[in-house]
Amino acid sequence: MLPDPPQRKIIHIDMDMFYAAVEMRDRPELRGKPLVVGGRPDSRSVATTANYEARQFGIHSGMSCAEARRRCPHCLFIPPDFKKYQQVSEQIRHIMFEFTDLVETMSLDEAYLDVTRNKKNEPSATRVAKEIKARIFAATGLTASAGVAANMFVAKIASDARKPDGLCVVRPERVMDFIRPLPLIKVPGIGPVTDAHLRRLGIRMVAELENKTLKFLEQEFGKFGLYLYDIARGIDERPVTPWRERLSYGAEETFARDILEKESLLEFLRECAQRVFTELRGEGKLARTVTLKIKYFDFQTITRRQTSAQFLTSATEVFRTACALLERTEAGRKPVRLAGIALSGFHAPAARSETGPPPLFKAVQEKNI
Ligand code: TTP
Ligand code: MG
Repeated sequence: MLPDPPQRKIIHIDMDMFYAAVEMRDRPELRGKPLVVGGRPDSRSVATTANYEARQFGIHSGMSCAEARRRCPHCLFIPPDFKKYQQVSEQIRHIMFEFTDLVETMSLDEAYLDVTRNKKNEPSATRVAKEIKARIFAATGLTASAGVAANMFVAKIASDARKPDGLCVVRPERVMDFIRPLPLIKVPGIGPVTDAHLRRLGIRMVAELENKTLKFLEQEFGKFGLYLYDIARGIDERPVTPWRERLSYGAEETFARDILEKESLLEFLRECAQRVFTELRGEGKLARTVTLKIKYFDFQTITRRQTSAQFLTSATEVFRTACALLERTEAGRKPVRLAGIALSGFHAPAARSETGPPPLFKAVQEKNI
């Protein structure tokens, strides 16, 4: 039997109505009024964010500004200032690195931190989260919400549970009570398409997922089935992975103009895959994990990664994986400013690998139940 790994302490930080909060901070006359950061309501633009006053009218990110105005005719529309949001984001990241180097940034306003061991030698993750929130507020005048848990997906859901200015701690023994009643759309990684598929199977809440077998979920969802099987049990062994680490064999490029056509992106990714694979092989290394990084026109940065059971043996394989990962982004619908590929996972799979037990191990566990 393998010894249990030590209990991890993960914090997820997410800024409250980020772009709108920055604008309200800098322009006090906007405070207390419904506000959307986005283009003019008579253009085809969409709301990047809505403050809480605007959300009361049913306005949310992604909605067209024209629709937002229909729902709230006196709503204010402010053009986004991405440079400013990026500067604030940098300030926040700096604060996080005072506590740990294990910071995985998901977008301008969102990051995971592994504070199991931290630079302050603070054993309480709750106290670390409180301190980070206080430091962010002191430095930027903005509020953040924090979730504290033993893994990434529970921490992420927790950070959303007490917004705004929230702090939600989910202790390991409380995880199942916390997640069972949740609608599946609240689970990170489950988007509208997967949610619709689950609903067709009569599965709406985490609780209803729990009694499905791994075999059934893999039949329906392929590799993603294992993730679903795990989250239904409160399990998520993904490590918090700083992008910097992954970049050791990576290439990325900011384009001269934002790219909307998927074809052009694929062309770039083919080249990029060739470049990183050649570099990796040049140093006599092998990798199993492909990470795709995308920065959209609005500076929102996301990463998607996939780890294969076997080492990747060709640039074509890297490219194919990157293509599959691109399908899990909004490329083609949102203009892309930067794209990149990184290779990592330089070790052969172990019984408990960095991405959790490989499917084979899980299948054996399943049979034994
Ligand atoms: P979110 O954290 O999803 O939203 P939020 O910070 O505005 O509000 P909440 O308090 O619920 O966290 O996104 C962060 C920022 O990213 C948001 O302020 C604007 C930008 N954004 C977009 O540009 N387009 C989008 O579709 C979304 C969801 C966010
Ligand atoms: Mg936010």
